[in-house]
Amino acid sequence: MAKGGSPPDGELVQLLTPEGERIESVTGSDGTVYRADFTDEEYRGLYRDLVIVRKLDAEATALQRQGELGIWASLLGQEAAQVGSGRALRPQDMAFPTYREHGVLYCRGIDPIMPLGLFRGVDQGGWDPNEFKFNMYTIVIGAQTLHATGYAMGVTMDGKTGTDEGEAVIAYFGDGATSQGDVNEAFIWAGVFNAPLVFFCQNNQYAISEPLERQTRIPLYRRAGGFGFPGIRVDGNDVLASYAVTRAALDHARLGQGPTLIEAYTYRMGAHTTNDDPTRYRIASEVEAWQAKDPIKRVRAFLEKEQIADAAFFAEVDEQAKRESLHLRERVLEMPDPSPLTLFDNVYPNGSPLVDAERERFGEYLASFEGSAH
Ligand SMILES: Cc1ncc(C[n+]2csc(CCOP(=O)(O)OP(=O)(O)O)c2C)c(N)n1
Ligand SMILES: [Mg+2]
Repeated sequence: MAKGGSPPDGELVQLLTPEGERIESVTGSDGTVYRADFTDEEYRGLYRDLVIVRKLDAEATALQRQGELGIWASLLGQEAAQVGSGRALRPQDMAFPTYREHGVLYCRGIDPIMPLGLFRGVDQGGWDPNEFKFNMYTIVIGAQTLHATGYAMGVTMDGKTGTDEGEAVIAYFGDGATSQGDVNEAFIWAGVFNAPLVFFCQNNQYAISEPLERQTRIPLYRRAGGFGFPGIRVDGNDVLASYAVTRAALDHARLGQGPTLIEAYTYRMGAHTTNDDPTRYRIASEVEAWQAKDPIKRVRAFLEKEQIADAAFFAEVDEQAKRESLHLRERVLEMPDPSPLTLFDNVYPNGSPLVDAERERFGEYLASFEGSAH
């Protein structure tokens, strides 16, 4: 194990190198000490999570290619940022995702079939945000950062911060989202009202085809300084550092000490979505360079080197991942198409005369077809 140290300004907090060497601790510029001391069982658990979320993601991509999903936004390459931050959440913490947080969703204990209904176009996602403390996927870039800020301000008003048992909120967004007005407004409100909020930016280097250099002239984590709260950059391909940094920022928030911006420095290994062809705007050597930083390979190297896991364990994890992805596929194929009239459900909690009239008119239209069941 390497000795600890302090990262010079601009460097990443890293606790596990791409070669699988664990770093004892890293001290941030404000004196916060980041370390990840897991039991062998917990290290194996993190590896299991990473492998399973990657496999489920690959299955979803394949399902889209076979016409079973309308679109899919892959998390390939971002597993460590998502599993690390997702496992750092305590049960009482609330998360606000984008459309790519399948790994965080998995860590929150939501059945991975749930988002597939959304991407198949047969429902709105299906999980109860309050039950799982994980809001619905948000496609409008950056909008969820404002929702999270309002929610976090409410947590403070309810008196649920200030102790170890307090609540914290996390908002996920991408590098491109930092150019949105919504995100900058969220930074201002969260900063001014000292909201118990962690802004978790997965800098995967691209906003569809736009590279990071078109979003910012300074490292993203430094933006926080201008809004009056701390910012930190973590190696987003390192599950241990992603965990440690998120855990510290969440605890800072739950104690009532305000927001933090985390920039998880990572790379989108696949396409933006299945509608995109990244070979049109980035070169193969760039992708290859990031392959060497793969988030799963380094955990495996660490587990092998430290003899925390053996060949039988790795085979069993692969087997479980295969089983879960097959189960996912079977259930997607069985998802029923909804009745067209359900389109009008859940628009308002207590109904609306206008929507009711539209439903009736559409029902009559459907019934006008010969042999219609409607
Ligand atoms: C308000 C808004 N503008 C534009 C879009 C179209 N759009 C979808 S994804 C995306 C890029 C987002 O990039 P980033 O924030 O880096 O997240 P990533 O997809 O890389 O995870 C854009 C512009 C949108 N969904 N919402
Ligand atoms: Mg991006």
